[in-house]
Amino acid sequence: MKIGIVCYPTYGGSGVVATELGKALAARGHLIHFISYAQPMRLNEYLDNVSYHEVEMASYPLFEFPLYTPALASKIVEVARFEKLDLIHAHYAIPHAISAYLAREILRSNLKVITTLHGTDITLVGLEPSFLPVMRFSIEQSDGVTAVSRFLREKTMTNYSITKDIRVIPNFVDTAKYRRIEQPEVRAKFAPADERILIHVSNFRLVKRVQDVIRIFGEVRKKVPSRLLLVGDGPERSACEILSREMNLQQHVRFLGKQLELVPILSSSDLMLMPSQSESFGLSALEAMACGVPVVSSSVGGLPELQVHGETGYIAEIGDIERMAKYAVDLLTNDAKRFGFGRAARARAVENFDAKKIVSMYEQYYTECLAAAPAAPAGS
Ligand code: GMT
Repeated sequence: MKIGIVCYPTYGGSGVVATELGKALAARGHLIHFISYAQPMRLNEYLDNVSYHEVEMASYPLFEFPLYTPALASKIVEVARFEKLDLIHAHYAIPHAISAYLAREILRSNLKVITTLHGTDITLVGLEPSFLPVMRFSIEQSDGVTAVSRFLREKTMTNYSITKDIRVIPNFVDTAKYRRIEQPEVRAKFAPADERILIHVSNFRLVKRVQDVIRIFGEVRKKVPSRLLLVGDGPERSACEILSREMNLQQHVRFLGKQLELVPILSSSDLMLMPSQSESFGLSALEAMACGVPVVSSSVGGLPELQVHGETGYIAEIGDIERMAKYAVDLLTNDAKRFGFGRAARARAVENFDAKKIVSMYEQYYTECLAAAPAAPAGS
């Protein structure tokens, strides 16, 4: 198949899923064309069957805001026409799904549009009155719609009154690459051998509640000699640095910034913290689980579909810092339990969320969408 993948290029789950999916499909012989405003972060090597097309943005004094939606639609038209694409797979609905819809209308060809809903496109931003009608329309007009969890599918159907069938295709991880590789020399860079290592990976947006991570760590450190690794960057970074200084934790908290090679860092870690306010799936937790790292998380969104309370980690209510710290201490002070949870986390990642299985689900869905009749025209 000739597939156009539209995504955000940034350090964030939807861009990671889109890029890893494209790479896996290319390895299976499909021709993949990434379309974005910058080279996706995980597309950092030459690969057979993969091309990248950058959306050019014209500026003009009259435009107070960048007009990305039509610029993206024009780029999709160009790429679809000249590369003879079979389908466009839009990751994160805003504004990718509506640009893809526009392109399909302009082309009037058999191009199919598949939209994958990832999270805040549905649960937060898309609900803004300035986006909602366009969101609903672009979802209804897509030839196929997938959601990364059952939670997100339900939310979409209720919040946007969507009647269209939405297929749940969960996020995935390459468990051959993401596995625990013990490297004592790497671990030694982060903590002395007698200290435990906690990790948090995110784009440091408010919904991730990174300040809770620091507060949980503050409680844990009262009982367990330990370090906290914070991977990623984003709007909450400065506030978190200030908080760790206020709590006098700065010597025990390492801000590692954006990291491409996560396996050595995850393999050095004993526990992941994910106390999010909102999380449709929790891809970083899955990557940690694949590396045998148990997770202490909040109970929101798709997290209970990902991890099993008391088996792969623990789940607590949003903001319940005390309970999350208690769970963390429980695991960090009991090696046998922690290793057992780590093994269960790895097993769950391999059995339910391995790339081979989930990429095949996307391939199958593409085949179904290509065989189906075109979406009914708007207003019919
Ligand atoms: O929806 C977002 O916040 C953006 C998106 C991203 O690009 O980081 O994250 C979402 O998509 C990921 C990949 O499907 C999921 O693993 C995250 O749970 C989800 N984030 C939220 O729901 C907050």
